[in-house]
Amino acid sequence: MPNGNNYTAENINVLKGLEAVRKRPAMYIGDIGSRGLHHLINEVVDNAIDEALAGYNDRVILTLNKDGTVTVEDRGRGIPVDIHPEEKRSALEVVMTVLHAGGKFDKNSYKVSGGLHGVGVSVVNALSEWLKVEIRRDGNIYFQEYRCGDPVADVKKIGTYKGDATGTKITFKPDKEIFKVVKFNFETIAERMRELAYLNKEVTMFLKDEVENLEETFRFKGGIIDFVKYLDENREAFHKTIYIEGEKEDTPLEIAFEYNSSFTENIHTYVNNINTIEGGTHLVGFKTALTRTFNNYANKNGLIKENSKITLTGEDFREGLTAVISVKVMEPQFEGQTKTKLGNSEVKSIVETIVGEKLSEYLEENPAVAKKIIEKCIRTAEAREAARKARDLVRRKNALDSLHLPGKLADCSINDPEHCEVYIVEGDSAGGSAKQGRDRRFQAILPIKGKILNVEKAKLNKILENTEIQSMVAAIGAGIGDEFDSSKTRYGKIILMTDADVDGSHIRTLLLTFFYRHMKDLITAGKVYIAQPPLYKIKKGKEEVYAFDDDERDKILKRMRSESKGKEDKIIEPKDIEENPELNTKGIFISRYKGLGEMNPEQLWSTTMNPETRTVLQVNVESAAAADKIFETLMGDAVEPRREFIQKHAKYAKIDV
Ligand code: 0RA
Repeated sequence: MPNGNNYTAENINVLKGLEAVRKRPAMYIGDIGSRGLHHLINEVVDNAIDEALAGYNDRVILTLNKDGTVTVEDRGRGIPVDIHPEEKRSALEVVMTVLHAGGKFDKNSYKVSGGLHGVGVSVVNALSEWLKVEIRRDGNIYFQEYRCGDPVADVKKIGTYKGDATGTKITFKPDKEIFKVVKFNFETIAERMRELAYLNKEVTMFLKDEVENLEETFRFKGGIIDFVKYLDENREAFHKTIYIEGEKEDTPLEIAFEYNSSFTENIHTYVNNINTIEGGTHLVGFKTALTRTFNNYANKNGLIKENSKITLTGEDFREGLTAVISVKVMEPQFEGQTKTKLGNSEVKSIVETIVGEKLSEYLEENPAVAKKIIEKCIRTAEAREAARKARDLVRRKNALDSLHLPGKLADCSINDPEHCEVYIVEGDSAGGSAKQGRDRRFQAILPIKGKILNVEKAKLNKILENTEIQSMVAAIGAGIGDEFDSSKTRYGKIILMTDADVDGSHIRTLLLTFFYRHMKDLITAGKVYIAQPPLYKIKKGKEEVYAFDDDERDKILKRMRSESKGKEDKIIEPKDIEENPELNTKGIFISRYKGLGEMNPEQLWSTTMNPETRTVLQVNVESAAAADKIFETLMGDAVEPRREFIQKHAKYAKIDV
């Protein structure tokens, strides 16, 4: 931990005002939907966690208040309130009203807010109808209030406190003029708080929802060891979780890992509490050390039989591995498509050295565990060899090769991946409509039949034998698994189009599981999308409009009713109109689309495929750990947790990963 630094107000760099934030909010928080809204909370919580990283905070209390506001309270040092020499106003006001002011001093610390989310609390302030802050510092309680980012009055001393209870309490009301939705989601917030509590074992996170009367406390004394156990809750580990801790060149490192009986590799990496979904130098360092250390130990102890032709590769040491890596870096450099890849090259050798030393020690001291793990890896290597043969066999048939595109793929005519997209469509009839309705210049259609194989339960050789999977691999053209090379992808967007019913949602989950496990780069690069077909068509006289959810349907109905003064509306099936065309001329008609197949090509184009008018949901992995957990729960072996999950989430029709 860095030393407590003596902060003075002049260390704050002044950049620019907040109008820019209100003018273009998405530039600062990603979007103005639910995701951006939750970014506001993350920003304040991250600041509180920065205080914990600096060694000054052990508690965060987050409350969703009845009036739709949020309060975040911590026991950090409290934002300084002394007068800033250049700005001639309090440091608090500068931190709250100047972009990036909060993160620009005190470089000698590990910062979440200096990194990825790093927009600063001033952005939260700018995007709030009002914000109130209460500071406990130097024995006094200070207060200031803002409207749309502007201070209502100067910082005021409103009282005193006894003891060392310093801290910051921020309450804000997201501006409904800015956000499309202002409703917070308990689960989304709980997920981030749980993750932070695992990563910072000294911090207790309280979450309270006064609206829904929900409450959760996250406190994990075992830290990332508990995290790994939680991730493997539905899997069977066959040894005690291994824990490695060390520090080099001001870079502290913690790793916890265990092997289970699944086939998946599950490594979650964090830098300063940020989930580095795209990996980076810390991950490379870990993998290198893991392979080398285990191989050395196996050779030294004669665990690989002399006459065996097996060589153990890195992959073999990662099948069935669940690991959490948490590293703290003073000046992290983030790279990659979504800026979640650690670039600092020195971190690779730091991690490699620490893991090399500590893991060798561990194996020497725990020979029984070492033997078990290596025997497991040998079995994996043997299976891998069998899978390789299977893959070669399939490849010889050219089934995975994009030179031999699958027969049912209707490809696009231009040949520029960046501008081309492929719709993966459930069912032949919807596939047919999509083929006729598309813009064939840049839209390709790949119909798939029914439920694809559940990849969570199958080994790679079985997966490769599946014809639906073969045709997806060939159409996308970038290989699969460890050989996947996203630069070869033939389309810039992979759009999943399934029916809006239970089966459709199951198929979508199967597809997402497949992409997440075997073409993960497509997902982390944000190339996978979910099409949003309308749920209703509403007709009144000659007017015909579509509604994508119940709220939208009700809004449209309300407007139409007010125009036609309360005529009865009926729910009728599209086929009723076909059979009985005069129905068309009376009242307001709502028809519910049960499947994509009920739309004709023109309707499918105008509602779901036309880039000018459609909505597609980008699949984001906000937290890889949460995504892994969802897929394992929905698709894995254990039945009971799946039932619980589905019951708990039954009212939400869609799954966010
Ligand atoms: C500026 C400087 C210091 C701390 C903070 C801001 C700070 C911000 C937030 C936001 C939520 N909770 C917070 N806690 C602290 C450093 C203070 C020092 O050096 O004494």
